[in-house]
Amino acid sequence: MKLLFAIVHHEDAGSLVDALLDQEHRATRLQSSGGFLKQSNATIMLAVEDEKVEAVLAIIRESCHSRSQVVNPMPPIMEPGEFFMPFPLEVEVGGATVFVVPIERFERV
Ligand code: 2BA
Repeated sequence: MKLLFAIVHHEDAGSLVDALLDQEHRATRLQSSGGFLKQSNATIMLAVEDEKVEAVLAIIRESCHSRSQVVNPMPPIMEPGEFFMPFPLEVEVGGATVFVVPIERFERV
């Protein structure tokens, strides 16, 4: 059995959870935020049988889309007379970042 953590855009999280539930996969949605952009995203956590991992990854691929986001860099600490021109930076935020880790033991009590 594997534990999947899928970090996804918050706009994709609802449809991803619905698609997982449609295929009878149990999932937990956690509110999270990216360390780099500091914007809210969602972490979907689900435990699945080994043979279902690829099917779950396919659902994640179908439900999650990559997007370009523009970041305004923080201005540095300036000395008097110095000048800072902030250039917005465009980053590609992936459809999903997925970690697949082994589960040693799983119980529902
Ligand atoms: P963020 O950390 O907010 O990163 C958003 C996007 O910014 C990233 O998209 C990447 O394109 C860019 N980015 C991140 N760190 C960067 C850096 N040091 N320099 C330049 N660009 C950078 P994704 O790679 O698709 O990641 C989307 C979200 O997935 C991340 O949001 C973070 O919440 C999570 N994530 C990605 N890689 C991770 C990892 N190795 N461990 C834990 N979480 C991760």
